[in-house]
Amino acid sequence: MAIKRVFYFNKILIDLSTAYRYNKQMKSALTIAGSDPTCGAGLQMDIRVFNALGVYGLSAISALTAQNTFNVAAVSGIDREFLEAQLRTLLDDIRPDALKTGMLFSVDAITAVAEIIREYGLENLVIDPVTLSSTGASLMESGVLQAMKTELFPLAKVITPNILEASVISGITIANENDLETAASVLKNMGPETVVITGGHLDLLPALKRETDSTIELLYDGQAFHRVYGEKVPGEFHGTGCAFSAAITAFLALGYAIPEAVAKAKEFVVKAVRDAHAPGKGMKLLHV
Ligand code: PXL
Repeated sequence: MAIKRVFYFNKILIDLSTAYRYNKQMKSALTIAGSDPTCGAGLQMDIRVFNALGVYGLSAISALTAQNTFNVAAVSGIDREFLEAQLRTLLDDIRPDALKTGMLFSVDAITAVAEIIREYGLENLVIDPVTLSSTGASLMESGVLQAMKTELFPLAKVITPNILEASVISGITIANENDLETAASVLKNMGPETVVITGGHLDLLPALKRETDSTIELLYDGQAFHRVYGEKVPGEFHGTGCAFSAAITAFLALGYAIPEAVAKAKEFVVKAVRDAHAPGKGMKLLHV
């Protein structure tokens, strides 16, 4: 009899906790991005970040890569029809609170994504305009930059180019922090609500090459330039751009305004970089 009571009591507790879990309204975020088998960048990393920040992750694959921590061996875009099928099927069921795009790879993918975002009225779009891998491999077909500017940027809440991407997309040679502001203004005129140029790659540009122990993010909302400084952790890291834009997306899904979402994302990435590990022979992967 006593045993039976304990059994019923446990059953009630289990039922209550299951009901709680299923009723709990979790915010969700969608990533439309390329697959990275190391899970250190791309769609897998985005989902890891969403998860770490308590946001439910949804995904649609726009491209495949064969890569490890030191080399991208092959890339292949997903058919436009199949990308559309993934998105429409998912979105007919679930509405994400925010979304991000990463490696879209083809003009077809960009056009399809822009059309679907407009059609479903999706809000809180973060665009990480992925052009190159951290190992230097091209992650886009020709024509992608132009399509990104005209089709996608006008729909964005935030775009997060790194300095190299900001330079290539804006056409501004960035040699100092004034040029960064000029590039941010040019990018802002392409239609996004806010531009965040990430400065982790400051030392990659020959003109800016200098010893520095800080990183700078330049945020421009059309009104004023804001700088967010962070600690520069020595080493080569894979996936920092993906993690940063995914974290901004998660914080937007959670209801934060843009400046707070950016500042919190920066803090999150610095910690993940500080805790990075090296499971392979190449770059370190972030710990989130
Ligand atoms: O970090 C840019 C990036 C985005 N998406 C995928 C990648 C990479 C870099 O390697 O592989 C799939």
